[in-house]
Amino acid sequence: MRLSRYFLPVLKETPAEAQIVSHRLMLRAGMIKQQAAGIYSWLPMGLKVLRRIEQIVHEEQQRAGHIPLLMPTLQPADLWRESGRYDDYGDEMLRIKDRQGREMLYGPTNEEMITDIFRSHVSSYKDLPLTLYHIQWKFRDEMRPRFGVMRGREFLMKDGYNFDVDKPAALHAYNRHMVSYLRTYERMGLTAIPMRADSGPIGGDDTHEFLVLASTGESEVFYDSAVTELKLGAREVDYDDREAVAAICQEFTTLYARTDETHKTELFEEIPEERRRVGRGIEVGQIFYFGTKYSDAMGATVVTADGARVPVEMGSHGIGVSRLLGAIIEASHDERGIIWPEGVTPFHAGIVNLKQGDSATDAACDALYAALKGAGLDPLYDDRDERAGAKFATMDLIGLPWRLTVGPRGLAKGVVELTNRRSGESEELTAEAAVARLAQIYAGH
Ligand code: 5CA
Repeated sequence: MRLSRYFLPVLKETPAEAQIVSHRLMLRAGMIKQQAAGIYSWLPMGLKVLRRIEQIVHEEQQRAGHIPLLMPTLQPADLWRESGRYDDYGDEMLRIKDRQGREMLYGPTNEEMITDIFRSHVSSYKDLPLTLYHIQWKFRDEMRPRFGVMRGREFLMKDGYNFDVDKPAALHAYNRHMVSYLRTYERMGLTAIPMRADSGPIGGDDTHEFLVLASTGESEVFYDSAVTELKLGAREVDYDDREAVAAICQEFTTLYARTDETHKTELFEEIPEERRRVGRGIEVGQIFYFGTKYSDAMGATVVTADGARVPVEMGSHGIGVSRLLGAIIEASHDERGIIWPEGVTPFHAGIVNLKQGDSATDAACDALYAALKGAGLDPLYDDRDERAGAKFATMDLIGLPWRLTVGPRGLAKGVVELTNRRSGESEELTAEAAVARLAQIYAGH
């Protein structure tokens, strides 16, 4: 993309209404625009990052064997009367009447609707295990929408639902989600720690939240510092191997890590003192095992191998897709702007032309731009007629991990400059070598 033809409405001033750095930077970098409290338009660069995050979520869910579908945002109230949650959900639910006077709602989550789909089409253990998920907008009329996309009223969530014949199978689904989530967050450059949590309005006994440590997080967290060292890395996971998946969950949930809802001082004090940490975290996902809560209420049953009819075992599993943009920026920025991890960056590299209008420099930039595209990369070329300082400031603000600077002095030596946004380190190399280097860096993402 050429910046002169793009729509990147960066703001010079820091917006006064934004209290935390991710919200300020998303507004300044022209990624979102607020339309009402907790409701945002996603401007082109914000949308690009959102799509990259969605893509990673899809890949990791499908790697774990989970199947995408798409349910609507609007739901009939009657489904929620069956589970009893229509009355329980309270003011957080946005209730709507259609022209026939039928009661509808904008879905805050989809347990009822997916259970309805299941009971309409599945009745045998032979069709299990089954996990269906979607990435869809949700609405929760939050009392205090704030911090930009972090606590919105309309927000994008991945929500997945497992259906299993018995509890051990359902707990395997729970574990599969935990491991797939660990990999999902790592690919986004995040350390998200699974912490034992409280189930709230979703219900059930077993639940973990995934928290990204950040001083601006809304949850208070208590943990053993050793938990932050754990990494899934590139290890191969066989998602059908119950023991192997359970062993990874064990590895990530044995050290103490809890939110204030489940914190126990006696257990916390068993951690060696030098490793005890109290901090704050951003909840970027939550998984639940709730057994037959919805299948009992809504009559979703399956016939087992020995001919018995039993309510299907279920759980639900959510990732805060739009919230993740805020969480990633909270975890990765400096005083000049955002620093995107390679896995989610809106563009792979920025090209800065130091002498726009100079035919040799323009030609070199055009060739570099074409070569990057030819290598399968997505560059952003700042071809505006601006001072170098202003171009650098824009690149730093929007946070592309790599910048290529092209100017007459370098070209005289046959080189361009490749700069890493995070370290600030630069090196001079030929355009061909720079393209090859970037292609290699992004091959793993
Ligand atoms: N049905 C279950 C799992 S599918 C569920 O709704 N879980 S949840 O309530 O924990 O939401 C899942 C994730 O959505 C949360 O972990 C959080 O990251 C994100 N989320 C929840 N509320 C908001 C909000 N108001 N704004 C942005 N993201 C939110």
